Amino acid sequence: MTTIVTYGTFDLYHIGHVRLLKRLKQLGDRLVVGLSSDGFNAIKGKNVVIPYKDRREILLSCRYVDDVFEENSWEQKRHDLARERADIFAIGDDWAGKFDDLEDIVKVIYLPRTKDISTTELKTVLSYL
Ligand code: C2G
Repeated sequence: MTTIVTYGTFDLYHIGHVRLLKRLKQLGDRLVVGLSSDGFNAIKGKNVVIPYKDRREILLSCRYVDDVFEENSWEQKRHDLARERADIFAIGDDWAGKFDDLEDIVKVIYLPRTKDISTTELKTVLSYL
């Protein structure tokens, strides 16, 4: 059983998120997502549109996602990876290199982002409607 752990906000759920989750699941058997809490997003400098409980329900409805836990800090990853018995930490390549320090406990993989779609771009489009 190969377990993959990833993290993110997944606000305004879109095709870039779906494609990433699909590719993450193809890396193993069990995909667990550390979902950024509303409070942690404030720390990340993100103004989320969709509240955590709804973002969690949306992710759990995705066929590729097996479980979701709350991400409240930058520092919790090692603890999470041990608790989930993760084999792989994987995330989009906008984070390339940022989590290489985890290589001593898991395989770290950065996957190419989907071009021309982002929550920020969606917010801009929505603001003109
Ligand atoms: N993503 C993607 N393609 C896009 C947009 C996002 O592949 N067009 C990926 C990102 O690379 C990330 C995941 O979807 O792996 C979630 O993106 P965000 O919600 O923006 O996550 P982020 O704010 O980067 O949170 O501790 C790590 C952070 O919590 C990551």
